[in-house]
Amino acid sequence: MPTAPAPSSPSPDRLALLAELEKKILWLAAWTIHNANHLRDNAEGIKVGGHQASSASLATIMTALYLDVLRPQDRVAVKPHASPIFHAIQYLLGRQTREKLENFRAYKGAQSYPSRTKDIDGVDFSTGSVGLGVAQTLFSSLVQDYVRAKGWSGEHPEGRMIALVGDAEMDEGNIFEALLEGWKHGLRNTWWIVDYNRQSLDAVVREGLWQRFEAIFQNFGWDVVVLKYGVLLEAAFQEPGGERLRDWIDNCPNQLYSALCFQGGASWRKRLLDEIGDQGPVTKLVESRSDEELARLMTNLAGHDLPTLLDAFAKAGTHDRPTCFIAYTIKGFGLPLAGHKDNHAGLMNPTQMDAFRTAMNVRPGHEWENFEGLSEAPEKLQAFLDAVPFNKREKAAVSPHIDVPAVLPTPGVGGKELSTQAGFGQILNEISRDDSDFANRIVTTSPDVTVSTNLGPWVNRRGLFALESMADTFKSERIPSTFNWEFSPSGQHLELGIAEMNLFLMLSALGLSHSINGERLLPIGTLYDPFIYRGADALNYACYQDARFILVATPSGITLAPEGGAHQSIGTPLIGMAQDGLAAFEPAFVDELATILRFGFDYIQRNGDGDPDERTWLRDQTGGSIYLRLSTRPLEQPVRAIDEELSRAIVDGAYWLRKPGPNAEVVIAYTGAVAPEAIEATGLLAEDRRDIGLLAITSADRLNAGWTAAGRARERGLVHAQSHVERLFADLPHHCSLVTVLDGHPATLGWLGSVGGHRTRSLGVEHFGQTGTIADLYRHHGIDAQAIVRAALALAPERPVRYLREASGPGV
Ligand SMILES: Cc1ncc(C[n+]2csc(CCOP(=O)(O)OP(=O)(O)O)c2C)c(N)n1
Ligand SMILES: [Mg+2]
Repeated sequence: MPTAPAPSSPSPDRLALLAELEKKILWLAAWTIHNANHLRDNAEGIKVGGHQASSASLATIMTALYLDVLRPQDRVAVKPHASPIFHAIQYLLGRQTREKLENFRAYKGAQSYPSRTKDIDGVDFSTGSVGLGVAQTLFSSLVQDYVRAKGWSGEHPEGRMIALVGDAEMDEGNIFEALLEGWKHGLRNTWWIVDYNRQSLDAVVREGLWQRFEAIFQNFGWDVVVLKYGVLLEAAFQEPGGERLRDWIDNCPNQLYSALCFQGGASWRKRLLDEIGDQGPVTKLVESRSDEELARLMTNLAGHDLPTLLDAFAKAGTHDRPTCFIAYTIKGFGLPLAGHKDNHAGLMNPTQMDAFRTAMNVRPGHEWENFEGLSEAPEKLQAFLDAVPFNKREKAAVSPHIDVPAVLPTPGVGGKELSTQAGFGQILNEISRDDSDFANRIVTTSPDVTVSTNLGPWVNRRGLFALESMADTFKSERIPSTFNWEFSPSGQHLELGIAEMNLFLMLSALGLSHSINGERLLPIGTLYDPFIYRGADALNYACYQDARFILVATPSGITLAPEGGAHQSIGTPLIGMAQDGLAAFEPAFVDELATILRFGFDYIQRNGDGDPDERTWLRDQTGGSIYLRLSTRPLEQPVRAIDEELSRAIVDGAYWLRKPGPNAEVVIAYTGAVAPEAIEATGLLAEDRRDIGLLAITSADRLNAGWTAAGRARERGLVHAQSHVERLFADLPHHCSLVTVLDGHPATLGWLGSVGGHRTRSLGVEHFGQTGTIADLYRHHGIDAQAIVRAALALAPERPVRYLREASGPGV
């Protein structure tokens, strides 16, 4: 634990170098934005979108952190709009290129918001959707503890997880959800530094917000450090009349303070003299300073005061308690935009920029030079940068691949009635018996639905994780219970409260452990499928960061019938298809599930590059995360051996359950729990239609992605490119029609007709909330066997079908 004694205050020489470099960082960030002349102009011809002001408010704090406080093992989530400051610092440290900065916000340039995957300068956590990066640091700290508790960290020193948080960002509810989870799990080593500039995007924030923050954080067991005044102001408060000045500032409304910051020294003077001028000590305090000195004094908030910040960070560095710093800052500090309530996306105009350049002593044509305009000797500055502790950080070693068994067994499943959800529980139960590295690296997590998503048997064997052991009182009191709820550092299940955002942020943190902790985990998270919507932004964020995990969503669709209408999910298959970085599967049978899971454990570890696979046109070597949409509906399980070819087809996304003959008139293509209806309809149709085919689709997502990619490849000249679904449909006669069906939105499979130009009718669920039995609901939504037959008949009406009954109502 980083419990070193507080280092003594930095020497004046060191402070002077840091102050010089802070100036340079502010300049480089402003210049990067200004220079990016592709930024759009607003109606008045003024460039917007640069966020010079928003980034400037963190310039001092980030200088203190990156050039002094941080150690290589520390990790930081930087507020989105502080990206230019981040990139400027990395540029000074030799970790960012001029070319990328010249292309800031442009094609392949440095990103507007720090990005793990798109930036080259070592972003620890992507940010952009405010609130998520903040909470991610908390979960990363919990994951660090998890990894250490397992004894996997070796000599790797413990890092601190740090978030630079906008004050308006604190409105995001997911931050508070995370706080509660942190409290439950004994959070350590986490710093959140609130950039208290009292401005949001639109305006100035409410008065006294800091007191609410302070109370909240203290409630959750955090240390709170309010950093309000810098050394100049503190010294002035000691002068005669200083107390009155302090009272005035303490009571100054945020709006007025911001406005005066914007207006500058003369306005400060007039306002102060009007309000507290006494022809005595206060007046003297004010009048003894020039306009410039007065402005400097009045804006000397702690968030812009290196000695105050360094001192506070050094003190907090002596313990591992989570700490919230509320640092008073000024949005746009050091720039002519400072304090203006409209400055959020503001950009200095050319005249302002010229004045700023002059003030910074930067000659035209020398804007990108590291030490241009600074008064300290370049060799001294360079030597300082070379010795920055953070800059000793090396690229994380690639964590070794964890071998996955060739097959995940599903003993005794064939011929039984079983749901995919129950099958999932059985597969994990089988794995849990195994004392392999593979089994030991799996970590499960669930937002209070562990038992109801069938993780119970796994948890019984592997236990819950906590830093401190906690017995299951029911067990010690010998009260019979199905589940063993024991916590210990060796446990492999992280139980979360209900908040689904936390599940996705936890998966994001677990799924980046190989990069952040250098130790790979195989994370599995379970939740009810409809609640993917609740966490969809965090899911998107996790994928954007390239976190690797397996998401098991169950129950799903209307098939959860007895659970009631409120929990039905209709659109999640479309989320599965559309979400970048997530391969979505919806198996119908447990042997398919085992095949997909096996693939999934390997897939989440891949990190390759190169051309797409010529069989599927998928880029499987790059890897990604996995989404399994499962069901509680017991289905009769096929008795079959999954050979290599079938296994490959299941992973590729589809296989013929009944191969169509050469004169096929109808093909039924289904996904997931409606398999029995599709099979029954095939049987009914087969009586009166020739060569009918039945296509089992295990992944609409992968089929679709491969098809799109193959099309693109052909358009680029690779005329023989053919995807898996194109190969499956290659021999279908043109007159063959297609009926698609799933328990989800029909658009999921609606595109299949375009693959080979076959007339298609797509069945699925478009309306929400009706309750009933599965049979009731399938009939109601038109995804039962009769509806499938009717759809087929409508497409190929030449001859009647004997087994078709009258439709029993208008449906929905
Ligand atoms: C989830 C989300 N909603 C909205 C936005 C748009 N947005 C970006 S920054 C911002 C306000 C930021 O205010 P604050 O956190 O105080 O940072 P400051 O600009 O003051 O530095 C908003 C609303 C966003 N990025 N993410
Ligand atoms: Mg703000």
